[in-house]
Amino acid sequence: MKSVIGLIFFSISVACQSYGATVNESVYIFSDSLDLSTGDKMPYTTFSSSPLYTEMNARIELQVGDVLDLWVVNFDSVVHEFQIQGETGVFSIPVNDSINVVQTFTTAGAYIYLDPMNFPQNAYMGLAGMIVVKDHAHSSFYWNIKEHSDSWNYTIAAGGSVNWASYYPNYFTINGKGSPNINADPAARVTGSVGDTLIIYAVNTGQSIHPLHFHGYHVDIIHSSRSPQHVGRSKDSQGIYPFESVVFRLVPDKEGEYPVHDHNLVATTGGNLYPLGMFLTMLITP
Ligand SMILES: [Cu+2]
Repeated sequence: MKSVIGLIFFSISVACQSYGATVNESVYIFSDSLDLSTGDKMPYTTFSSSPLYTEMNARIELQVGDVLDLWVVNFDSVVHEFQIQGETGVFSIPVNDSINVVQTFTTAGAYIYLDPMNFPQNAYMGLAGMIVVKDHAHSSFYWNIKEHSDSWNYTIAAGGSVNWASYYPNYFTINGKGSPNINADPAARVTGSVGDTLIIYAVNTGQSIHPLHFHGYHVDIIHSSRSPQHVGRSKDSQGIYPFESVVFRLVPDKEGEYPVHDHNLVATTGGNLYPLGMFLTMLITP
């Protein structure tokens, strides 16, 4: 009898660990515009987090083992597609229609969801966001890093074509923002205290390699979708390739305010002005 009860409890506990919560989310495709760090605008398309356009793609947060039950609604005037990179096939979404994706995530890390149609064009125009799958309760920060050539956004939005061999981006953003607005985004700006464990989820949804340079501290690479052999390395700079996701762990050993920036110095500019590009700070208190 004792062993039967033990077996029942064992079965229940295994069941609880095997099946995470179901997380219901919806994202909405809209075309509108992105406000640039220079005060200019350009056409932009996102997976908005509400049935009103948002400049930032919705960020979806899960715990390991959770089941994502996601509706993707197309409120744009053209057909779009949807895919979670490396996880799902490609879904087509007619105008004013929606699709449902149910996906279980068993591995912690950062994932990219995107519109793979006419790749990289639709993703370049903004349709690429991040899904974060956590296995911890530490303070976390989220960087969707991306570069843009504003004149191309106008060309593509008008139905014109571009030549990727002559791509020369002039705006560089994290979560759709350039400096100093990145520091005003609490999801992006790294804050904490000496000795904390801080986790930074970074995805590159642009078409250029972005070498990030951390001043003042080294970070540990704890996940890379492209180069798993980098996991375990402690670095002060790390290149992130297009459509790669990387997760960093920072345990600050001293107080201070230190920069993080794209080491490719043109990427610290916006519209040729410094420092309106990919530049933020980490603020660490005692
Ligand atoms: Cu530097």
